[in-house]
Amino acid sequence: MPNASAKPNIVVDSPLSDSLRRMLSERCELLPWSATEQGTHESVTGIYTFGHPHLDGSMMDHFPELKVISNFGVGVDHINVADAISRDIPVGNTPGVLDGATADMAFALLMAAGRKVVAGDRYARSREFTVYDPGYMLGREIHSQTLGIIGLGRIGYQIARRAIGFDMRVMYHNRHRHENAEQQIGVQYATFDELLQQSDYVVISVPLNDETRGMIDAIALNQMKSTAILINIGRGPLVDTEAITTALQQKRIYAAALDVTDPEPLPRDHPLLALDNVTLTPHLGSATEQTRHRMAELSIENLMCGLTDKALIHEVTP
Ligand code: 8YV
Repeated sequence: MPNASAKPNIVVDSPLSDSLRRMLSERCELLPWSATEQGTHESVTGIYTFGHPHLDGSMMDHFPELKVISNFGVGVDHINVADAISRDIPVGNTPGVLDGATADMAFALLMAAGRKVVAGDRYARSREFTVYDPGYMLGREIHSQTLGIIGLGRIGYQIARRAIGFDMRVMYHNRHRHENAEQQIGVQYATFDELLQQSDYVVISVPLNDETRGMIDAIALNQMKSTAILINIGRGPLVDTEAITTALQQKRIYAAALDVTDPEPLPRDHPLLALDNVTLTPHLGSATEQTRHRMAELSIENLMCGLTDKALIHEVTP
């Protein structure tokens, strides 16, 4: 006779943050990923993904009673959603709650790269800084420049709003036109090529899938202005690593700011890490205490809905 009051068993990847482990443990028994990769586990009814573990049908098939997969985060490129759908397992994610934080981070990177914030910090701390010189460390203007946003989804829209506040001209490229956004905040639709050719800053903010993988390759980079700055806030494989490394080495573009890389992290001896015209952050897009808490709450709500046979708050559609 099953114990009705027992907590459901779910599989989690590790390491979870302490607060998330506490929140999940109040509701579920947590089983480590590594302990469940072999054999069949009838007691497991949920999978919770935190740090982008690869999850496909072969893993799902270890759990014949699986009811739900819940992802901490909006991007689900590490999950084979088609495999889940073909097994009638809903996949939950956390759109909406991280838009503001991720757009803030895109703007932080844009400004850091344009105005040499990181190099300036290093110099201001160094022994070499002994006298102020109006001729050093000149960056690129931000206000009055053209920002091209590839992907005007929820996050892209928030980036556009910030850019308008900075008196930038904003172009966007997207699969579908957003006439509402065009009217409400004055963004202009552009083809992919027009956007690359005309932008002073290019921000890439699209999900990673077969259509978008490698979209910023050598051909795309060659279309950009030599004074342009590329910002990647989406996923590393949207940008061809070899192509961006060469473009920065040859100063084909002015700079890049990458919150994500391919692979992530890059090998510690990768040539990109030696360049001073790239600003790098370790996938911090949504990394604020407040946003991560909202992501935890929403992903746990999705999980609990699935475990109790209810519709998820946010279910990924193919
Ligand atoms: C998350 C992200 O923090 O939501 C996403 O798609 O890339 C991040 O902001 C991440 O998914 C959690 O590991």
